[in-house]
Amino acid sequence: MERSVIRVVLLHIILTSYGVRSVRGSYKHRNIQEEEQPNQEQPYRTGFHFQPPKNWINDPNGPMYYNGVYHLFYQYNPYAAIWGNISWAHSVSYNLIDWIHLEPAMIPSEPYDIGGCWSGSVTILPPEENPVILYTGDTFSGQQVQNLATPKNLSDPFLVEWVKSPHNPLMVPYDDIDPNFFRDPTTAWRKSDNKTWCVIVGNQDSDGFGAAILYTSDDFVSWRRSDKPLHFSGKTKMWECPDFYPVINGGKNGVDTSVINGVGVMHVLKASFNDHDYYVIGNYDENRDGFSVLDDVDFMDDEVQLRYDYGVFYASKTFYDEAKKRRVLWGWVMEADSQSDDVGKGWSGLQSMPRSILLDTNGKQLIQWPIEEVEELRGKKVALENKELTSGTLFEISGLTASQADVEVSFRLPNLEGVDSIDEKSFDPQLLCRQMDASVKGVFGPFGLLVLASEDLTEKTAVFFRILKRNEKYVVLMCSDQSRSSIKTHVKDAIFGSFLDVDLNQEISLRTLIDHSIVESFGGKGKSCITARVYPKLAVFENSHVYAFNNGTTSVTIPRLSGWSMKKAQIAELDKRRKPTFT
Ligand code: DQQ
Repeated sequence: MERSVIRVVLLHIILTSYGVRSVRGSYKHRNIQEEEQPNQEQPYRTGFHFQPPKNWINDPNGPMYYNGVYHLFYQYNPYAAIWGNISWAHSVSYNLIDWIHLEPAMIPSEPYDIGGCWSGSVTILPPEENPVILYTGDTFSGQQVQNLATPKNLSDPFLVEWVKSPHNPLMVPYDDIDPNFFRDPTTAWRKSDNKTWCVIVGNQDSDGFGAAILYTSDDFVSWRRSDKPLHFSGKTKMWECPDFYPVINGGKNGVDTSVINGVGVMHVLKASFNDHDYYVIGNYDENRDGFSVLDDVDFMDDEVQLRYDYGVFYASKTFYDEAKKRRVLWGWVMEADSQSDDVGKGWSGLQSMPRSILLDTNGKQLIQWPIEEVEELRGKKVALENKELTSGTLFEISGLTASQADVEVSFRLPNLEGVDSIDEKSFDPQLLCRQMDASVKGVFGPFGLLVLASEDLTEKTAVFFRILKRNEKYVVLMCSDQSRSSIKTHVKDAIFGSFLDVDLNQEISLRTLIDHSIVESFGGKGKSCITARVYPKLAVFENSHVYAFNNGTTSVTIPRLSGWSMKKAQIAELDKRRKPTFT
């Protein structure tokens, strides 16, 4: 029997002996919630968000679904909780929730990547459907180049070992390409001729503008640079980790990256800059190798700046999940404490909850929602209906493990009379949330949730809405206020905000995933997302509470609230002796 097969059989036996039922396609976790004591030394490690046992992580790389297994690679320092020695760590899953951590797929080893194996993507190549990695190498001389790697053994179900191509590097910076600004190749797409592969690479051009350089190839080894970028923006600098993929206007499913034409097909271009992931929606023309934005709304145009997330979320990547016909988004959620705190706790960085992503019915923005599999972790439920929140109300949603929970709530407003007005030039939601934090009383709002809160409310993170009027039009502001989240640690960027494009005749919904040091919030059924990192000192484990509140002068009603205590995800590791061990 091959070593890899023995390994899988062994893993299956051990998982089963621990009470884990491993079912192809639905990997059931052992219910360890009750039997586990909280690790008091590590109050900020998560229960159901992805993180490796220790050390530094950043960007998600090359997520894919291949032969019944989900793979996530990610930027990783095998030796420390700070950035460096960047390798491609590798974990596999049957459900995107429970993970088996493997050995790194690639470490810096060759002149073309000795400075680090930086971000990249996977493409699954027909006709045999073989996965290949395109990634950036930081070379011996500090230049950025693009490289190829392939699985060593396609019959290994986990594809543990990867081989770097003898043809590397495949794309090198020349002429006007600055070798410091040439990185992060996307998943490739194939033109309708069924022959030409296309990929974009992030760049800052010689004018100092962010751009996506387009390359084409017939064999995935020799790449030609197109004479113009796929797109660029005179209002941004370097584009890191670009992503480019189709969405269907009115569609309920995602589509493969190589779907180019067809009814309702539009394209999303995402670029990471200024610490955020911005996207634009438009049309891709494969004949002229061009992309044009819809309604002239381009990156950093004044009033509309579409972001995947208005909090901590960067260098994200999507992949098409053939098994569930959906497009799934992962993003790096970095720490908001100090580097010495990270070194002290021995780790830094999380991945967001994977989110399924669709085009909104208005065709103008994306909708994101936690993948449905996370609901398998929902345990004890609390619920209430038709609760009126009069001015100044604060009530506890008791009966939950409040440091590890999933809460869905909706709010209904009475007639909107006397709404607070804001200046007609107020288009910066983050600034508005800072000027009017959770303590500032308005007419309609703030109302929402206080999470990771101590009983005496010295510590609390407020996720809330406020209704305002600008130019005689109502606007909904969604804020996440971390400014009082900890008596100990100063968190960076303590207040985030977004406008929420919802119909005020309908309910305003909020879903918040609370997981010890991460608060991931979805407003208006996924129209705006805000992720925050917090480090409470008092509101940890069983001393954590969740409250609903209304600090506005007008009553609002909660038609429905459901909250669930969340179980832990099941995590296994294959150690150096290739034995799986549970953490
Ligand atoms: N992280 C990688 C780069 C990428 C950056 C290096 C974005 O490839 O541009 O770790 O966070």
